[in-house]
Amino acid sequence: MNNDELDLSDLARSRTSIRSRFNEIAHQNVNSNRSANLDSDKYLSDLLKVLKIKSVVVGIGGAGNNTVSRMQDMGSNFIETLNINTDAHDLYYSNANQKLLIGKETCNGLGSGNDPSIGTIAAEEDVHRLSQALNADVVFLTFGLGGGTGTGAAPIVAREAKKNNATVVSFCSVPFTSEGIERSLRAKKGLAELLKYSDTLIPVPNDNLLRFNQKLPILTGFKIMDEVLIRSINEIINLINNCGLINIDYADVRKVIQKKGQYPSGLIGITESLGDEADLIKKARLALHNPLLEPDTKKVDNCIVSVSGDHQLSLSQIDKIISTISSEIPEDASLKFGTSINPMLGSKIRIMALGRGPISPYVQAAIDGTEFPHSNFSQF
Ligand SMILES: Nc1nc2c(ncn2[C@@H]2O[C@H](COP(=O)(O)OP(=O)(O)OP(=O)(O)O)[C@@H](O)[C@H]2O)c(=O)[nH]1
Ligand SMILES: [Mg+2]
Repeated sequence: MNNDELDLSDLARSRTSIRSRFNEIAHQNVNSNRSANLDSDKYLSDLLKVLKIKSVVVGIGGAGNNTVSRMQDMGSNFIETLNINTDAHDLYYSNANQKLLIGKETCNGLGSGNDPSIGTIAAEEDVHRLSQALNADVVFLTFGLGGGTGTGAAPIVAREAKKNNATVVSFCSVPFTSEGIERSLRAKKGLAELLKYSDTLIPVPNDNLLRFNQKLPILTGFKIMDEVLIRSINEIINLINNCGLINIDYADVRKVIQKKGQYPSGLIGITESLGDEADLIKKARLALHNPLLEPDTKKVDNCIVSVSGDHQLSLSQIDKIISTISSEIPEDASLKFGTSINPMLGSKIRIMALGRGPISPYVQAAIDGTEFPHSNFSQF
């Protein structure tokens, strides 16, 4: 078969890593074009077909299913989504491109009864179906720590995604202290398992929402948390999909979201500025020091800053943002920035900081087996 006849759809859909897909095409090119020193457009277009970065957002358990449903309802149609649950009722009423009821034998579609070990058994029961469904380069997991399904099944989902060579980015909420000590203990055990299989692991403590409003009703808190998780995932996916526009390519993004060292780490912050100098500095710092996560920014070793605005976005505004963030992270940290034009933002400027290095204090507590930190409601 020569290169013209190559059917790339199987390769594009395959669960091999980007590197293997690249090698496969490179190999075909060498075979069909031994003497060529230059690369043809045909070859480059074949490459583009198989190098498209596939992302899937996976919601696990009630909270995860809700987050993904809201993501779908907000019109993120181009994002592949998968909802996983032991609870047939929750799963039926959720909204995702694909759904997977796990643990039919163990749970009979009735949920895990708040037991993470049942969540784990349920996921193991369906491990082959899970593996088939997790066909992507980057797998985003979202769920609420503290119950049975998300807490127990998410580490198995992450493990299977890693076996398929995916980069695993996990976002999970940490239960409100008011939800009780048992939930907090379950959450810590779940985190300890999840950190083995995640590249980036970002727990977002529900308690930190209280720093904005101490009298927050719990349901409103969950809704706000859903928005935080959705925005974070959406912004990273936008970054991946728009790679190559200005200055940032997927290799840069991968460097930030892939695990370095023994433990998963990461920070993300998104803010919007009115555009004057003082506000740009304030919002750039706020994006980096995201008060919902309280990351140790002195540990950042690699950082991407993405700035979007309408056609009025100026070089000096971008420079103010980048120089502010650059002065807040270690001198030897690598910093890349990208910009995009988004007329929908009107006069606002959106700033996203995505960094590698800081280990969440909640992940650290799970590693050390110590108590979760208590939020101090200090204003940043
Ligand atoms: N963001 C968000 N968090 C939620 C929501 N509902 C519950 N949570 C949080 O998620 C944690 C886990 O709850 P669920 O997701 O309902 O639990 P589950 O994973 O389905 O587990 P089981 O129902 O016990 O099998 C709770 O302790 C809450 O802190 C929601 O709608 N949105
Ligand atoms: Mg549930």
